[in-house]
Amino acid sequence: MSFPKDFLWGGATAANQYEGGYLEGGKGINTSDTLTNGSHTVSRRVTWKNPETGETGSVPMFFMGQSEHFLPEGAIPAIIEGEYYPSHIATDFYHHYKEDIALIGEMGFKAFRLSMNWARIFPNGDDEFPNEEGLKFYDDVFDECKKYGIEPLVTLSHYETPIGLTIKYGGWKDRRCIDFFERYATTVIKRYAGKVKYYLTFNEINIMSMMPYMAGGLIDFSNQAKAQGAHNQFVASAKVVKFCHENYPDIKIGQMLAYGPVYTYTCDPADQILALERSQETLWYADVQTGGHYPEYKLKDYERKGIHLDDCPEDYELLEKYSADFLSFSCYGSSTVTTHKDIAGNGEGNFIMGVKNPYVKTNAWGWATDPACLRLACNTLYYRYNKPIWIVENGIGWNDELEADHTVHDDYRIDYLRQNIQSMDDAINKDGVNLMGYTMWGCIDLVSAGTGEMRKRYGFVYVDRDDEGKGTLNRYKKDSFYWYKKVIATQGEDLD
Ligand code: BGP
Repeated sequence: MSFPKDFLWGGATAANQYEGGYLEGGKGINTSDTLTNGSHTVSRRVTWKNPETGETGSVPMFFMGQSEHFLPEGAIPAIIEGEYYPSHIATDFYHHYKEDIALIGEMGFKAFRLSMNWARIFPNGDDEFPNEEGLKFYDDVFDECKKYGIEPLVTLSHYETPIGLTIKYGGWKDRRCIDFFERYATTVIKRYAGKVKYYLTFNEINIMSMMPYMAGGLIDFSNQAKAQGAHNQFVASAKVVKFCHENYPDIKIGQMLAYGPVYTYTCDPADQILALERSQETLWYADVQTGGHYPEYKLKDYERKGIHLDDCPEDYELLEKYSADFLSFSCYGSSTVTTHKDIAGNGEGNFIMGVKNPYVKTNAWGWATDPACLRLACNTLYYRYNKPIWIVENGIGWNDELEADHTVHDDYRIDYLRQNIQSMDDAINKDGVNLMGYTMWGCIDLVSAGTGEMRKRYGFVYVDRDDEGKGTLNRYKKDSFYWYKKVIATQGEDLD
């Protein structure tokens, strides 16, 4: 085992699941603030109101409706009294950042991925001037990181868009969002120059296809709107890269992709074709943002669907010239697909997981915990673009038990991480992949994005908070805390 000396070991979080501080310090409302909690079997909901009639209601977040309209006619996403919204307090990084950064500092983190809450900086999204109190909060956070020699990795938009942009412009399907995002991104890049070296523009940009409200603040779920939303985000991203290349050449801007290898359930050629098509549904996003151009297979798909982008020739020049500096991705496991539904039965887990693979284990939420996926993912993504890659999310959700003496014995997590780190080691040392770092997801317990639960925990640190929003918010070290500390201290050599 030997990881490069400058390998960025660490952990990852996102404001909408971790930060809390809802409406504090001049923060505006984000789309993610309108999400209720849910569970493994009951979908989270987005709440809405109709400003004309005063009517209120909600729709499942995993909207797979027949109609292209996510909300009823005339409705806008809104906060409704009496509903529970886990993001509003989450695990309260807003008031615990010093304690949390001290904990990750104690583990020896080299990098800490966090997202900035866009509406904390531009409360309505289209404001002319930023909110100074919001900027100040992140100044304090980054100063704290510096004390422990931790490099922040900042996601500019992690599943959140200021709600004003959704209500006024329909979210990212409107090209004006490119300018609003550019203003936001350049404001923070200038402000934190010298403090922040690594940014990701959009978390899991490819989730636009499946959950466009989360990924792009869209309430129009038509294929046309999703395609335009993605295009506008690509252009916005390229503009941020251009800004940095011209003004701050040391700052690196990465793409962030949700990626998992796709396996075939049988050796039927029809299954291989299905796996190819499933992979293309993800990879085209990286072909554009990291590779620099739309692949022909995607243009053909748009042609077949009658999609016409609102674009201009300069867009394509920008995409080509200012593609992402590196490619980061989340990878939790693999998915398995087949055309033979009768033999494979139905998949567990969520909608992107496909059918159950008898060769890999799953956790209580049905997620396949397949360590080989990291080596496969690293090879596919590195050799497709030849740019540095970074695993910015990986981990295992578990309903951890806090013992009476405040310990948590999460040997299942240690076991999962051990195998995944071995897989990364193979990618680096056997395959020659240029892997910049590894930030395990949810290093301090936080709210699950998919289910809104607290019980689906990922962290090295347990946070006392439950699914009803009760608990002291006290932090307790799990067994994996001490294990990961040792892993970092030995550069991945001691995984026992
Ligand atoms: C990714 C998201 C994260 C995170 C993670 C785990 O898709 O980028 O925000 O939440 O998945 O998913 P979950 O929270 O649903 O277990």
